[in-house]
Amino acid sequence: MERIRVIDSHTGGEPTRVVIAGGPDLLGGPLAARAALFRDQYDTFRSCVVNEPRGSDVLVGALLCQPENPAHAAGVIFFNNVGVLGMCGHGTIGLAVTLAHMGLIGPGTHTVETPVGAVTAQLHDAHRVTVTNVPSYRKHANVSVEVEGVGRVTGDIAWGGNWFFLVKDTREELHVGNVERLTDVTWRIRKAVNAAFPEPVDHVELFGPPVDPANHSRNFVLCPGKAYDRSPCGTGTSAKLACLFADGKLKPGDVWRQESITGSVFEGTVEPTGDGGAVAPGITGTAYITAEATLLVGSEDPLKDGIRG
Ligand code: PYC
Repeated sequence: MERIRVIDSHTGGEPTRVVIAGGPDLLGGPLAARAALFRDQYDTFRSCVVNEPRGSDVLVGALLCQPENPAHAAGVIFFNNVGVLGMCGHGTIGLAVTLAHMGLIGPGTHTVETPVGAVTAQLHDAHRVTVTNVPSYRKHANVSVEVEGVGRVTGDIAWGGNWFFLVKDTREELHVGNVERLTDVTWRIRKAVNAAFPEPVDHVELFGPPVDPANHSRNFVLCPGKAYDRSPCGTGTSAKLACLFADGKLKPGDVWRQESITGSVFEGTVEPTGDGGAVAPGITGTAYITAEATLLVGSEDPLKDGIRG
């Protein structure tokens, strides 16, 4: 019987499952190389941890690793129902709260290595964290594509630790009762954008007016495995902040309040990196521990590797 120890949390409704013991030994070296090894040789472990029957499509896994630099707090590889993610903002907030729950970090700023670069997590208290993400930037502005069954859609392609297509002026209603339609529309948009552009866009974001007037905008974010983000999406909000900065609509010192489809909120700030139009986004949110568990994986279980799409 294989045993995998995990700690589950949610950040603004979006779950994270941190693997704290029982994961594969990926040796040392840069997190990008370890993530490639994980992707190529341990896909059944990924699927076992996050897919049904032990997980669900919405769950994001976080394999806790030793950092390459011993001065850093941790290394992490994020993964979901279909593969490995570059970065994950809600997951980094969940990871920091998990490390605090384990007594491994206290309030202060901690560096976490990810496959796409080091980020910092500033732990304010047991739940509240500010992530300073990897440099984020807009690659293409006002890209227009014809989307089957939807019509012409215009948006920006931007990097926030993952690649995003950020749709301008959606007519769709952004509420949880409309998730089926939003998923269908954004999936079609993703297909059309990927047929037209070389950047492998993996997430699609729609924006609309906030429900709570204290916020600036509401979003719907489609993730690569067709699940939607219950949080405002840390990397998606980073991509949004980069676009707002590029348009002169957000400057250092301003706070952007991004509301998710479920009503949870991330606060975003920008700091120019001095490298082209890139910014270092700051994403603040809260996470709560939901479970400490041991996953049991018996060799006789026909679904021990999870249900893979
Ligand atoms: O918060 O960056 C994020 C994220 C990516 C996928 C799901 N959440």
